[in-house]
Amino acid sequence: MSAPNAYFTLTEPHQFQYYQPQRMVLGKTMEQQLRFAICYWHSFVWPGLDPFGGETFMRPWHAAGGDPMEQAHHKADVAFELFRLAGAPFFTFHDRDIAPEGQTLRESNLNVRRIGEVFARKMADSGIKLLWGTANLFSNRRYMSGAATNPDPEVFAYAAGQVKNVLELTHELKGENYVLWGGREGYETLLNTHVGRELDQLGRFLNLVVEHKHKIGFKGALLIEPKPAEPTKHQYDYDVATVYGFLKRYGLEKEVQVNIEQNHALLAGHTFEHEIEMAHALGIFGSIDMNRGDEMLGWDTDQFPNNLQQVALALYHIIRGGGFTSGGLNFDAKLRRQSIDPDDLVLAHAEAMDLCARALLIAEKMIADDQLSAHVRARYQGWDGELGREILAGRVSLDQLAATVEQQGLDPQPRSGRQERLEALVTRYL
Ligand code: XLS
Ligand code: NI
Ligand code: NI
Repeated sequence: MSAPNAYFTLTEPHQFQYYQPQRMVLGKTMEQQLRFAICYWHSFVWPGLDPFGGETFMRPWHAAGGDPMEQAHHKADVAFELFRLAGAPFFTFHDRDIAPEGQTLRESNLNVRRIGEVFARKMADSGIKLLWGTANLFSNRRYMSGAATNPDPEVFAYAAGQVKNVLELTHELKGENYVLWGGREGYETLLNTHVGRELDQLGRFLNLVVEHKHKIGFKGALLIEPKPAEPTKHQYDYDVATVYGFLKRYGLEKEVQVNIEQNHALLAGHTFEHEIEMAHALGIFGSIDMNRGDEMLGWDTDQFPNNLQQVALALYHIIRGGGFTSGGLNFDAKLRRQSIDPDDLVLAHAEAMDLCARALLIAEKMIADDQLSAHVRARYQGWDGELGREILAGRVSLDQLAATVEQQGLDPQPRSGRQERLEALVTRYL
């Protein structure tokens, strides 16, 4: 096993241009506003394959013939070295990212726990914290027809056994959230699918997770991560609004929030800000996965963010909605497969953090200047007047409204939405 430092040529934490963790921005430090996390899977598990080609990264912990647990230890050493070099305060993982699958559920869960012990020591030494844990309920062949939504209840039970283990580990590691992403919770064809049953199964599964969370005293948030498709053609957790409807139907809208991913929002035909704002409006905003898609490609390319205006607008909406509590900004982002220098891992994350810090300073200007929100306030002002208040309080009927228009001779005049002026204003903050 090589020394952790040997993997990267960089040895000192990155020097940022904009990210100053202790700098105050809008009442909190930058570190508290942004709560950066690095994910385990894209950086340490994905070997660089695409549908036409294999491994490009040749990570030493993937070498054929190695002892899988030893490789998992090596991977953990390098992972914590990346977190230190990039200066990220949090990380995130799936059970299958961190430890090899065994012959039985029990063996697999024990492997995960053994690496969990390694994490506990490394976290204590480094001060790096866990933003969230999650279970991989999509890679293994047993999940090809879904986990909770599988036609076979034994698969449901297996998935439950995995989630119990990772939820408990997340709790022990003082993780701040637990995420459920349902990549296989959906269907390919209605010809073999009973949608009503599958929704009820998923509702039951989530209720079991909520019960267990309370039973073990986990205080973090449970988060569903919406995505419309990929790998499954129709995914039940399509977008924020769909997830809210699902939570409401199964009585969970007070128990579960959302982890919103930029690239998933795009795949659902929304902007990132739309999903963030919708979650705030519905009272279920939790956390974000920060990445970007490619305008030419219609799938989850999970690229590191580089669009300053888009990131600034996302942060503007997050902070206007109250900012993060238990949530944070997780880089669910991966290198392109030609970026094969180990140092690319450090620099991709560090540059993305710097971009987000710069975007935060822009969001600060937008908020301090107040012109954007002043326009929105003015636009809805009528609703604070007598007519608006009476309508919303439910004190007037359709009859009364019709009579009001006639008696008072109301003839409302349209006003400009000023979209171009507002768009120009946004670019001026950059
Ligand atoms: C996949 C998802 C996944 C979740 C965690 O598209 O983004 O990576 O974040 O399971
Ligand atoms: Ni994704
Ligand atoms: Ni994600």
